[in-house]
Amino acid sequence: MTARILVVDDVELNVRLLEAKLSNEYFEVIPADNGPLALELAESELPDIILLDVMMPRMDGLEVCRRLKANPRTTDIPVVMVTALSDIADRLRGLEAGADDFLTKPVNDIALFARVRSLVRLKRMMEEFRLREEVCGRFSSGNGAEAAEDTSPASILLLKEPGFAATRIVETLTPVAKAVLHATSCAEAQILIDHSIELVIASLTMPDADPLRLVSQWRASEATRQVPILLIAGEGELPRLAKGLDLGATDYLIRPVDRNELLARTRTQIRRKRLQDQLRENYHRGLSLALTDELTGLYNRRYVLAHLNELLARMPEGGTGTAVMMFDIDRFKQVNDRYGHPAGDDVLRELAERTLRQVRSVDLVARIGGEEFVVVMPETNLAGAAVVADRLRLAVADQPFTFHHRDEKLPVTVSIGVAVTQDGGESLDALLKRADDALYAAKNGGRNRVVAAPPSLSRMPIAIAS
Ligand code: GH3
Ligand code: MG
Ligand code: MG
Repeated sequence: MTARILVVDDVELNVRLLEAKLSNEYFEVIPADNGPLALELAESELPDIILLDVMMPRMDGLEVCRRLKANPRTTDIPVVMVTALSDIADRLRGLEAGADDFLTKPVNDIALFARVRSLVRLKRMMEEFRLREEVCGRFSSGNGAEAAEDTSPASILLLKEPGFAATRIVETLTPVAKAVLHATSCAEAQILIDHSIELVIASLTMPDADPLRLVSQWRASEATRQVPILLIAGEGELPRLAKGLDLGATDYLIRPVDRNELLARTRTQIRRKRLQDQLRENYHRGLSLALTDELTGLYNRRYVLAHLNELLARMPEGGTGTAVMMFDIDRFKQVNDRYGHPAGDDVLRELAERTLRQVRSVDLVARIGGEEFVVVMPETNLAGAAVVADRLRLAVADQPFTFHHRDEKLPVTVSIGVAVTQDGGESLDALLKRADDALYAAKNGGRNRVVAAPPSLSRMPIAIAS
């Protein structure tokens, strides 16, 4: 994940320190040493995130934050306030000014990257969400189909030993929670978790078992894979915390838990979860017949072309590109010939479902022709897209397909071509042509394989898996 981060601090050394850490992880830093400059750059550069020092002469961070949030152009950019360790009052004022999160000075790496990644993901979700609503709105001529952001109270699962601290957390969450289920052991948490839970807040250590085991199990299981997990750790547990974040926990808090921080992080995680769910639901909501494919419920060719056009037009220079995966069922005509058209339709529907399970919710899946599909993957490089493509190829080839009206099982394979946008721009047609050529090469190479399209300068496709 790459992102552009505006770092604002009046002390040059602080800016340089953050810049060094962030660019090491391939984030791009835009520096600013005062509030007015930060406002100007936020508007002209539209960064993905703003790290904002509170204490600055002339215009302080709080005022900068208020102005950013009041400006419609910059209101969606997440703001992380950087405050001194002891300044709890600052945090409260930061929240009131509209900040999305905090970092305390001196900024440690785990905190920095956890927060930056979490907020960049939130922003990406929001962009994708808005974009899809816009493209839909254009087609459905404003029938009020666009959904407002859901800010209703959430169901939260708290995993923590019973005691004063747990009670205080439950109390603190009252304004944002419809219910807080309190599990006092890992075993209990395992029983209480289900798809209605929108956030898990979990202590990093529990007496009965290792909560990190749960984190990894929950990430592996279909029903809980999307649930955000906020870990609560002690100051001395940083290595285990880093492991938790690696395993897929979304963010963390350090004990003693600061109420405002808890609330801010809870809100961020729930917002992101809901946007993500809404994106996913759009697939099933039968947006409008003009945009979806009736047989599979996926987007149709018309929609995906409009969406891609919009994505390409908005793509910043030098970012990670957008990947396009194009795939086609191998020898599908034989399936129809042997088993009949309805059986073929079953295969198409099941293929659509398997594909949706292999991709992220920001990815867009469309059926663009009879047995031809496209997946659009924002912020994905060629290597990443090839990994997803091969995972999909295996998810199809490894498990025979079932027909709903018979007992028979049928092996199916797909051939896949992937291409990624290149710097300097390229037309939509050219991009799709490269993906299509790669798909053609996969067919010619023997089918059931993935071929990555080379950049348009050299013409030789490279086979990477079969
Ligand atoms: P290849 O490996 O080269 O892709 O071979 P193929 O047989 O899959 O390709 P071909 O283009 O020759 O045939 C595509 C077949 O897909 C023809 C048609 O019967 C079938 N098909 C297209 N749309 C549908 C559909 O909506 N339902 C069903 N059941 N079949 C479809
Ligand atoms: Mg300062
Ligand atoms: Mg085919």
